[in-house]
Amino acid sequence: MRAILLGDVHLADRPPSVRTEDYADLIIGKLRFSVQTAIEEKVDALILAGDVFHIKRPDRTSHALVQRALDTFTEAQKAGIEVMAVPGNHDMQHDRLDSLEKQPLGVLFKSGVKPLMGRHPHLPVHGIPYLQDWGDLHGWLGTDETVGQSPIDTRTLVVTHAPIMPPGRSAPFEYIDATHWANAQGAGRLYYGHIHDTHGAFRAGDEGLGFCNQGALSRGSLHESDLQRKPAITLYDTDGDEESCWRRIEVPHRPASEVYTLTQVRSAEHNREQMSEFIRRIGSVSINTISIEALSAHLATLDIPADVKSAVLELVEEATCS
Ligand SMILES: [Mn+2]
Repeated sequence: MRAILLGDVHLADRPPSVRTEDYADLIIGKLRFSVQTAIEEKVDALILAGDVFHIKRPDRTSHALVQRALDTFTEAQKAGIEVMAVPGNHDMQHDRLDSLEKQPLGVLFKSGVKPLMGRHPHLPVHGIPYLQDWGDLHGWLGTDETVGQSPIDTRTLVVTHAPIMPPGRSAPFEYIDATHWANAQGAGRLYYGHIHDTHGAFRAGDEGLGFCNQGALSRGSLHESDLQRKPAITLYDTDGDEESCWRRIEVPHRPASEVYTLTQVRSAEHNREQMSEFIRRIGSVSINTISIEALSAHLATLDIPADVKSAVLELVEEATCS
C-alpha cells in the first residue's frame, strides 16, 4: 500500500487565538496540496490521523466548512483514492465515540470518508481512535494473546491519535512511551497524530518497531515550536525499508510572521510582565502564565475522574479559541 498520511488538520471557521483571519483558507489550501500530492503519486489511500476539526461542538463548525472539506476529499476519491480517518480527541465530545453522530467528522463519515477503526477490509492498515483510557491497548490492537490470531502482521501500518513520546523524551502531561507501545503492538509500523510537534521517523521497542509523527498540518495557537516548525505530510510505502517507507513532504506555507498576530502576542506578554512586576512589588504572590498544557499537567496530578478532567480541558480549549 502507498498512502499519504497527515496529522492534526484542526479545521475551524474562526481562527485559534493569535492566528490571522485567513486560518480556514490556509488549512483548506494545505488539504488541497495533500490531495493533489496523493493524486500525483497515485497512492491507494489518504489517511487522516485524527483531529480533522478543531472545535468539538457541531454548532461552532459551519456547513460551508464541512462542505469545503468534503469537496477537497471528493477530488481524491474521483481519482480512486480511498480517504479515511481515525477520530481524534477534537473530533469527539467528552472523548466518546458515540458523540461522532453529532460531530462534523460524523458528517464526513456519512459522506464517503471511511472511519478507520480496527482492521481495514482489504488494505494493510489498522486504525485506533483517541481513547480516554489507553489501558486496553492490547484489545484495540487485537494483540491480546487470549484472543488468538493477531490482526497485526509485519506489513500492517497502525494509524492512531495518541499521546506517544519517543524513547527518552518526556512530556508535562500523561503520555505513552513509544517503547511500551512498540512492545504491545509487536509487528508492523505505527503512524500517529495528537502531538503537534514533529517527532519524525524513529524506532523503538525490543524489535525496533518503526514509528512516525510528522507533526500537525495546522499551526494552531502559538507555541514556541510553531514559529520554527514547517508543516509536512508523509508519503508512506508498505514495501519501503525502515528508512524509505516514510517520505517527508513539506507543505507550502506562509512564514510564521504572516500567520500569527505577533504584535498582539508581544503586547500580551508585555502586559503579563507588567502584572508580575506589580504583584512582585505589592507582596509575595506569584503569577503564572496559564496554558492548556500546564492545566493538563496539573489536572493529571489530581485525583478526579477522567471524564471530569476531559470536560474541564474542553471548556478551557473552547474559551481560548472563541
Ligand atoms: Mn490535535
